[in-house]
Amino acid sequence: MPRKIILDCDPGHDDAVAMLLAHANPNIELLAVTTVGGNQTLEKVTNNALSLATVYGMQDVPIAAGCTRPLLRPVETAPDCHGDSGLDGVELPEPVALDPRHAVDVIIETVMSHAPGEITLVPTGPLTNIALAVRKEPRIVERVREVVLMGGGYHVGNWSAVAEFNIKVDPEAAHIVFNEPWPVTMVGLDLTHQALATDAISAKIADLGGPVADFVLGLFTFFRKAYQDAQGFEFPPVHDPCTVAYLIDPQIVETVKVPIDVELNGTLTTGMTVADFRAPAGPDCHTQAATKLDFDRFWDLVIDSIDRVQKDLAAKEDRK
Ligand SMILES: [Ca+2]
Repeated sequence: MPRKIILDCDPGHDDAVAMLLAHANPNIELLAVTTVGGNQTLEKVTNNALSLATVYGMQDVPIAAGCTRPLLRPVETAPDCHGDSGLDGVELPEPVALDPRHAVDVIIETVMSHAPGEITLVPTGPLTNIALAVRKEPRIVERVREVVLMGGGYHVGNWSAVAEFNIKVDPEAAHIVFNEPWPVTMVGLDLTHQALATDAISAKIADLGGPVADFVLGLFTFFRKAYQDAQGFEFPPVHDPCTVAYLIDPQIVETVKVPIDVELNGTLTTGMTVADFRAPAGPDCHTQAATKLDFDRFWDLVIDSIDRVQKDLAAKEDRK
């Protein structure tokens, strides 16, 4: 049985790859894509998600826009990493149609209309939509199977010395999500900094040839330069698809149970995900942190998804 997921995202170069993997892999059933202001404004990331659906031939998945800004704090975007559009480096085609509902309602309606334990939430942007959904319909907490999110980290930050972007821009929302008693897997920077788009990976994608391979290479070229200039990386870490890869094959991502909370009142540490490794986690611990990535198997999944989407697009073209 494929895992039924909702992808809550802010595309974003790495969100684009997460969406590709979720759409293309047969072990995932993508029920909805919801967008949240993050890497760029809500308007831009929503337009990006709708255009990505065109690139991937994803016509039948509802895409709905959510919150324009964090719960309490001002809007903060990441143009140094993702450019003015949020997806700089590629040409975006005509978008598909937007679902008129609010993302928060799509999340609630989807979870409540499925059996308990059926839906997994996969947030790869700030957690504003998920936090609001919990407050609007608290019953989703016991109904959701688990939350597998990209955000945070237990050793490093990228938006401050100790805080990661998705958590740092809306720490109050993250606090809500980490403190509800549902299972939460934190796929943080410790894990995603292992998912580097190296030259060898780009060469494998180039070997595939085709429009989606070219599109992904366009994303990686911009993302690499941005990460070199802004953060001193040689190759860009492709964070967000690590969440989806974990759901496709849990052996690709090692995890450890550990209590995790979110700092709200630090003078230097606001938005830090504080993981308490002092003792073995107790039986009521509902959070875990991702620690180690199987690099080869991760990238095999991404490359396979590019191949699958291109074959599907070509088959559709033949039928016309
Ligand atoms: Ca993201």
